[in-house]
Amino acid sequence: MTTTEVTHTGIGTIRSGFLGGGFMAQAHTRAARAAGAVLAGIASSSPERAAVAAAELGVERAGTIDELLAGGSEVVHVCTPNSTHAPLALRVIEAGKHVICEKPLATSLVDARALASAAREHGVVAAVPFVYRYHPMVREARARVLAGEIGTLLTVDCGYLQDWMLLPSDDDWRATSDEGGPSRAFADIGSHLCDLLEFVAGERIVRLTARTRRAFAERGGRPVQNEDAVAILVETASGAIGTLLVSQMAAGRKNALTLELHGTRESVRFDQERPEELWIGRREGNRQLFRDPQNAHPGVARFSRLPVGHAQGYQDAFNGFVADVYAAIAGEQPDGLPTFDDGVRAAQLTEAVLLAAREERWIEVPV
Ligand code: SOE
Repeated sequence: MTTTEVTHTGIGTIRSGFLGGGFMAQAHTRAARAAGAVLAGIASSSPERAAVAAAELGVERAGTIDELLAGGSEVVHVCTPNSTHAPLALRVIEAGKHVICEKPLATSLVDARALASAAREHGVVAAVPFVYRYHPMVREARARVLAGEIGTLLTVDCGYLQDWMLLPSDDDWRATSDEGGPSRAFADIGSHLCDLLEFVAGERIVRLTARTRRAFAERGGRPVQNEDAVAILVETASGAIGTLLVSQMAAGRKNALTLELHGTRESVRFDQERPEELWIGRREGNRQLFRDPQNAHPGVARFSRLPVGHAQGYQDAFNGFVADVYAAIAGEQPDGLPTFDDGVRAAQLTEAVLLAAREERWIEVPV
């Protein structure tokens, strides 16, 4: 039984810094540790919160943003509220450091583009955690689609459903446009779904129309300023048509990202809550494939971090992503690394979705 570890070799032990101490910082710090990094420093919204986060996450030093940027970290992970991503990521880049910035990269397309240009100018590795790309069975699906095994793409049926905002008492900074930005459900999780769809299909959405829904005017006494759910109708470059349902108010659904592509020969279906499986649909004889690095498409083994039978999940995908970013910092060119250009793409789609919903019309999305 073989497993392939993605190890970061080229630049010695990497020193990583973190901005923000919430849920996403947990995933980032675990992944950085798994990749062999020194968790050098962390800054948060206050010195007290930074100290608590440092203790909880096992980071060496708590400090201010200025101290973190002046310190010896080669890479900084930005895990703060959405509206702070762009200004903080820019400061990281201008400090000459590599950067991993949570999505949405920015709350406007203009800002996202400016960040991608700044990263290019400063020659730093700049990545966005579209981590679902790092499930082995997603790579398997992509390899099959790109090899033409499913035939010509006809339709897609996708969804990303959660329920953590179901009740009016469910409140979060993401629900205010000041901190969250003009879009919540789409920018937070719809962006993952579109990234994965385009990554697996190997082609882009070229037209879309959408309806958004905001269920409550207020949450926790604050006005809600962005959408709880969005239904999107898409057309891809090759003419495939499809539907995407994105909601953070789907009772019982926790992190249900599903991607189903129908070709002229076969269908493939990936379900993030059953990430070790891939459904292959055929008119005669459906198959359920299970992760198996020895039999799968070449390239899938690289993401198989545990022996078959030892189930991998969300954190393993996150670990794979961070390991690849660190490999890129070491000079490698990992296949499928989601960069700031992919963050720009998500911002482009977000603006198209909001415009389509506002003006009740089809929007052509530049590719
Ligand atoms: C909350 O909706 C959230 O944590 C997202 O912000 C992440 O991107 C997603 O991976 C899981 O759900």
